[in-house]
Order: sequence, then structure tokens, then C-alpha cells
Amino acid sequence: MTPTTGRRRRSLFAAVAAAALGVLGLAATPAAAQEWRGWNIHAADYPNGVGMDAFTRLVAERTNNRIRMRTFHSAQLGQQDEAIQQMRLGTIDFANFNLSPFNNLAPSTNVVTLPFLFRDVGHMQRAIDGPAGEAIARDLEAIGIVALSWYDAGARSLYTTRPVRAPADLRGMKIRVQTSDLWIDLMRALGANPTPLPFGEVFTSLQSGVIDGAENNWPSYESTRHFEVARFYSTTEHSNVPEVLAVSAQRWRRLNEQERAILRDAARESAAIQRRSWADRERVSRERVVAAGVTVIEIADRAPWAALMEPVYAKYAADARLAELVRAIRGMQ
Ligand code: BDP
Repeated sequence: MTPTTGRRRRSLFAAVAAAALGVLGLAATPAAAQEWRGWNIHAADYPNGVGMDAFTRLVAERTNNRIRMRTFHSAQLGQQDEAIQQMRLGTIDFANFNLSPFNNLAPSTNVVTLPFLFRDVGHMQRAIDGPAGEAIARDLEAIGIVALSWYDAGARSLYTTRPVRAPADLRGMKIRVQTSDLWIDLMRALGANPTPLPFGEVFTSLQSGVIDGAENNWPSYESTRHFEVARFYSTTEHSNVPEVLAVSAQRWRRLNEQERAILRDAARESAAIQRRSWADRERVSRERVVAAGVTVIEIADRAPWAALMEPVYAKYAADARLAELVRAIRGMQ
């Protein structure tokens, strides 16, 4: 046998072996190497992107690159609702989501979205790192999503193209909300016309007058440049809904216990990094929009706003399990 035929035979063997593996549905790459696709709605330098990049780095290091993850930042893999579907199908492997788009799918996420529930960020963190997080993780698992850790998202406030000082000013205004029945009812209770839209369409919708406002935290208001087209920010701080770092159950099922422990630890560490970065960015974003001439309307007394939220609580915290969770959260120190 000449060296050339030897090589040819070997490469023929490799091709047959690869085809056989293909038929069996196995990759022809080294047995355990995995390439995961991650979704992030924000830019890479947003606190959530910083957290996700820390997560993927830690996982790669601790699995000797057996699990390699790549985050596609800036909604490159689509808008939020599609990304949730893709996570459930397993075509996106991991992601960071706000919990509001799960409101219609995972009942306990409504609890942490409820208006004026948390006294401050610390209260929200104790709830999500405790009983609320446990309930939400169970509900998410039932729809094919495994929650690993919780990210901060600050307080959400209203921003509009005309000044809003009291709920009466909102009458008839079209305000963008995330896809969630709770958010639709919340805006209606305030007297506004809720308009569900993907995050990526808010800027042009404000610009063209399709909507008169939206609501979000300081970093999202700033990073999306919504502040250029909606110049009034009213500090209603009506919701502190947090976010989740999650993995598709399709992937999770195929991991062994050691790999799961690595992912859980890395996710918790990434949340600590995200939360630190969040606290800085909230301050910086506020300073940036104020420097850009935005009018900040300080809502000193939130009681008249909170008083209108009765029907939202009656509808979304009515069932015994959720009512109990609300009670437990309120009772937390
Ligand atoms: C931001 C969240 C992001 C949401 C967005 C929104 O971080 O996940 O998609 O709000 O309002 O604060 O759609």
C-alpha cells in the first residue's frame, strides 16, 4: 500500500464514520464539545450583557471549553416574544429576559410585576432570591425554561412626549407596554391606552407619534435613546420587575450533575456582577439624560397612583397560591 492509498483509505474511513455519526444524529466534532447560542436584547456593554459575558466565560473555564457559549447581543436573534418561543423549542440555548413577557405563560411572574409591591431594590432582591424566585423557577420549568439566577432591572417609570404629573394627565395617551395582560390592565387602570409593542419598535413609534410614551428604567430609557424622542420622565417607579438568566430545558436535560452545578454557580456569580454594574449604570444613565436636557418630573407622592392599582391586584393576585406569595413578600423585612 502506497502512502497515498493509505491516506485515501483513512480519509474514506473518516468520511464513512462521519456520515454514520450524522445518521445517528451525533456531531462529527469531538464528542462532548458543545456550542451554545445565547440571546440578549441589550447591547454588550449594558449591565445584562456584562453579566452574560461573565457567565459564558466562567462556564468555558470551568468545563475546559467543553461548553462554549456565544451571546448574540442587541436582539440579533429576534425580539423578546420570538426568543422565548425559541428557548422553549431549544433553538436558543440561554438568555436573559425580563419576567413581564412571561406573565401570560407563568402565573407567578405576575406577582413580581405587580405595581408598587416592593419597598426598594433590597426588598425585591430578598423576594426573588427567596420564595418568589422558587415559585417562578417552578412555573418556568413547566414551560421548558430553567431559571439559574436573577438580574436587577431597577424601577420602571413613565416617559412621555408631554409632561405627566398625575394619573389624570395620562388620559387618552397611548403608552407602550410589553406583551402582558397585567401590563395592559395596569395602564388601563391609570387611564391610559396601553399599546403592546416589541422593545425594538418603541423608538420609531415614539418618533412617528404612534405612541405618546412608554415606561422603563433609566438604563433602558438612555441606552435605546428613547429620551431623544420622549423628553419627560416621571419617576412613578411603578414596578420593580426583575429579570432571569435562564437555559433551555432541552439543553439542561442533556447535562450531567457536575455540569449543572458549574452552570448554577457561574450564573449566581454573573448575577452579582450584573447587580453591581446595574447600580452604576442607573446613576450614569440618569446623569446622561439629564445632561441631554430631559425634564425629570419627580413624583413625590405615589399614593394616588398606587390607589388605582386595586383592580390589578384583584385580578392577578387573586388565586390562593399567588395571594399567599404576595402576603409573604409584603411580610418580608
Ligand atoms: C428592559 C428589559 C428588557 C425588556 C425591555 C422592554 O431589560 O428585557 O425587553 O425593558 O420594555 O428594561 O421590552
